[in-house]
Amino acid sequence: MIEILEKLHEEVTGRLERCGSPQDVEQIRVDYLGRKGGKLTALLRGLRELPAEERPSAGAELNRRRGEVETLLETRLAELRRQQEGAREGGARLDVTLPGNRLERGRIHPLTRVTDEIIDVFTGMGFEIARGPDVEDDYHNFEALNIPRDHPARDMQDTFFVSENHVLRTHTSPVQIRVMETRRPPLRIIAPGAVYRHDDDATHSPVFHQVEGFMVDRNITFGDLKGVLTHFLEEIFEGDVRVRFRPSFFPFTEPSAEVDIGCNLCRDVEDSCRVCRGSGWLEILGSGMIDPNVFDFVGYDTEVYSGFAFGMGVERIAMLKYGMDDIRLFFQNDIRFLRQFPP
Ligand code: 2U9
Repeated sequence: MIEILEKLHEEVTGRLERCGSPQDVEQIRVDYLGRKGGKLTALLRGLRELPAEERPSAGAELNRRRGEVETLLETRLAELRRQQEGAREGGARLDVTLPGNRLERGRIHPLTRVTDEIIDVFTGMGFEIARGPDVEDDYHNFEALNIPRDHPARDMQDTFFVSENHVLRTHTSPVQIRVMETRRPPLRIIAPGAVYRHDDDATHSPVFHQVEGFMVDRNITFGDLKGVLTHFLEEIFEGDVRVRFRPSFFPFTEPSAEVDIGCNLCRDVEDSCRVCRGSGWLEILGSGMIDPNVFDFVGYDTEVYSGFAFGMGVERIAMLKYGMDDIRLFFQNDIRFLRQFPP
């Protein structure tokens, strides 16, 4: 019995030295002192089998050894707990007095900001916002806008085809056709959104953004067009603006006009101006009186109704507003570029 107890004591000391965590110590306790299957517990139970005269001394020895093992286990457990604590303090100690990590605040993208500004000016004049699908059928993107198949104007728009009969919209004009198909005048509508053209350089992006719009009612004239668009430009460029209407051509408007604003950069040094190339004017909008052929497609009586329409590229307006010369900056998400715009 003495020898067996000596051997068990050695086993426990060896295992305690090698173990590395409080969980290991618990396992050793179970193996030796556990109520079921603990080796010392089993020996204590076996006392009953001993002759009556040997039982007191064997029992006393067994209890002494059990006490020793319990002390060994407790000592080692405390030691391991101290080590763990120390490791935590030396490593990632939590200091609740340190200032927290500042959260980087995002900002409104300059294109969203300019789109919102444009929308604000038009809604201030009673216009409603309309939206439509990015993938359009040929009828709404071209046909109903007086751009028949094989019309040279289809080339102007370098189209991305999705299928034989579907395209990524090349302008937001089809949104306005869809509004006219479902509603009757009087209407004042703007259609903001992404448009797609096969074009890619410093001033053209394959995805860009437009705000187009129209106004249709009885007795709408070119004078209304001039009034609305002049007010818009004065608001968006904060009053400091000269406006010029110049004859042009679009398949969906007749007559048509492009709208220029005076170049602010080169009031004095026109010839060397990088922005307007010496002309003194910057093209900013396209516009015109809606072609009667378009009204025929949507079933409006051209004897009763007339209207004007306009279109603008948001990137172009933002570039002029912020003095930029490369459209690609809008889409690179370079945080240094985006941070230059106020929050
Ligand atoms: C309907 C009828 C007519 C929209 C118009 C323009 C002139 C125009 C360009 C400006 C720069 C497109 O982004 S850009 O490349 N747009 O010049 N857009 S009139 O005319 C319409 C629209 C819808 C039913």
